Amino acid sequence: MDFLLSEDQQMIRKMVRDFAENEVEPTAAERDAEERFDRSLFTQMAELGFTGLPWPEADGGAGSDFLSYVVAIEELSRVCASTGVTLSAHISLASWPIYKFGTEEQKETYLKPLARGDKLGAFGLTEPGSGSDAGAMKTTAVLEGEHYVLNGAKIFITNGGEADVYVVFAVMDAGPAAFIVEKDDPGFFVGKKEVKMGIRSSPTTEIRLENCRVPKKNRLGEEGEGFKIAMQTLDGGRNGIAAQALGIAQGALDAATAYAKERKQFGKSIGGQQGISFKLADMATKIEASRLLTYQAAWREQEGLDYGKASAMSKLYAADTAMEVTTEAVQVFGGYGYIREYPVERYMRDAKITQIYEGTNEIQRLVIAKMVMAD
Ligand code: COS
Repeated sequence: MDFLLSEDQQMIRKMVRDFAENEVEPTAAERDAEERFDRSLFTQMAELGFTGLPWPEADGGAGSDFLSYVVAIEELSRVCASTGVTLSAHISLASWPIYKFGTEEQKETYLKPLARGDKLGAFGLTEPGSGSDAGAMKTTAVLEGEHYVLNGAKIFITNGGEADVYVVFAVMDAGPAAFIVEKDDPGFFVGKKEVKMGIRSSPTTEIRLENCRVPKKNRLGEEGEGFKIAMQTLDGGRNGIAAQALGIAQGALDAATAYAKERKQFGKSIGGQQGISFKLADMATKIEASRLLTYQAAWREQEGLDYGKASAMSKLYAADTAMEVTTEAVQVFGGYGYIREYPVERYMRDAKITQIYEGTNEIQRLVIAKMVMAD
């Protein structure tokens, strides 16, 4: 058993960290305040090969692996959780199902440009009436000649409005099916942009499908296979969110530790006082446990082992840890933690969503419990 990253994986960590610290962090607070998505950051990530990190070079990817991918999401989220989720949704939710279930033609047309970062991807499953109960979706698809006609609305779409390619789910007589929808397909509309508590420089919108005509060849997998495609996509997506939560928590710990070393009260640094140092110890320990769970789930996927339970566990634990660690980081900063001059209040706002999206933590417990009972 080897707990060390390979040389290649360490090199990718360094590349992403350099990019994150030099290009992403300087504008993170400003983009958060302005709720502004910066497409040029995605373009820069494309130039560095991050947008297709786990895919084979033949599919336009960097030929790396899932562990490198989660390390990249961790490093981006350590300075800006919005940039982390932009890449996570692009890779895990939009590109992965095409990589896994796409025909050669679909890979050529969609996976390659997504991997190269010429196009940005998104995923549409949730609807106003179906969140945790994903199987209750109401969006419909009907085959008419050479097109499927889709009708319905999807909400809470990460990268919504900015993305070029959307993997969308709709119900047919045979059950749900998955479709690759392009932003210019007739009948595809971007709806309201949400104003959010956190991850504010990641756009979240509604999308509407009004007699949206999708070419027959853009059905992903078989009719009736959509629910399984969605669930399998989320199995991996959840580990991307675990990595995002891990990065947020690490960023908050780094900030709290630096502050604790320099801040003096009662004549000595607060980091030298047990009330604060024990907090830092607990934060560091839980972050390390999150990292082990997250890296293990990525390794299992890479090795072709089952990883659904491992991903649900990593997402559950890392998200709860991120919420706890960021809350404690604000506490370490005291009054300064509550104001926007310091980054920890942003980390705390960003952490909350990791307990909610890609399956609430209650859903993760349900998934884990089912598998524990089945063992
Ligand atoms: N991989 C492959 N197949 C899966 C699966 C998975 N991870 N999870 C479920 N399935 C299959 C089941 O095997 C079952 O197949 P059969 O009908 O052939 O037996 C089918 O899907 C239905 O499974 P189940 O009965 O468990 O479905 P439920 O409707 O009870 O829902 C939960 C299961 C709650 C786990 C699911 O709806 C879910 O994950 N909800 C959260 C959705 C979510 O994460 N939303 C966030 C959107 S992205 S921001």
